[in-house]
Amino acid sequence: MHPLLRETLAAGYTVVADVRLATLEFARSLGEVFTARPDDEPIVTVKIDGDDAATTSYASSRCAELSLHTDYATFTEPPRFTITRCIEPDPDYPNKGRSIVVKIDRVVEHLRSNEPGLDRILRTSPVPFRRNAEHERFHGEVPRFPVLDEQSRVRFDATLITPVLGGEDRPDRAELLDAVSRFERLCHRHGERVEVALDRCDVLIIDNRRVVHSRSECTYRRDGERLVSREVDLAFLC
Ligand SMILES: O=C(O)CCC(=O)C(=O)O
Ligand SMILES: [Fe+2]
Repeated sequence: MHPLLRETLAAGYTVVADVRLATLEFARSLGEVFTARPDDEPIVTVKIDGDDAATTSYASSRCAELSLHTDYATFTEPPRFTITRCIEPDPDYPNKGRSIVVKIDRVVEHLRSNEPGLDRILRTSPVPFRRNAEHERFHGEVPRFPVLDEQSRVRFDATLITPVLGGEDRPDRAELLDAVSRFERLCHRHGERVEVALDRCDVLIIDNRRVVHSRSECTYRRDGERLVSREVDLAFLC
């Protein structure tokens, strides 16, 4: 395994400054690049496109802080690592558009020691995951997984789980909705949180199975016709 990935597994995340390789070349230099489907583009470019939910459907392309999540949570085998390479920092760098990393080890410990009931639900109750507009491309059905697996690896995204779960007619619906929101609160309260302001060409590598992540609020400004805003490339490793 590449030393940077070993470091990422140990610490939850790694930052590498000033990576001059293109994102895909850099990702390939570390390990096996993940794609959602065999012929899909391996690099996802996320740019702040404005702040209108109707015209900018992908939440990551709008300004608001994202909610804590793991990537490709709807997949049976989500990528092990997420690589974020900064193409253009937020106009208000380093204050805005910061990457947020929350390592969940202490959350797992807290659950085990103090909240065995919630721990059991998170490990044994599969919850539905839906990937909004994209979902149809990847999955015929809404996949269901528990939030934590036997190795305490996490998959999480309340924005995918809650809308589907909330509409289901099942006796344990309230209990599961409560478990999802309590888990998110515990991540905020007990998770080891780090905020990283990525400058141009800086790279953040995270362990997508032991870390939940988000991105703080962004800004944008108009320069004539041009929208000046944060832009990152995302690559994923198996
Ligand atoms: O904009 C970023 O830095 C990350 C976005 C993200 O987490 C995502 O799109 O899944
Ligand atoms: Fe993400």
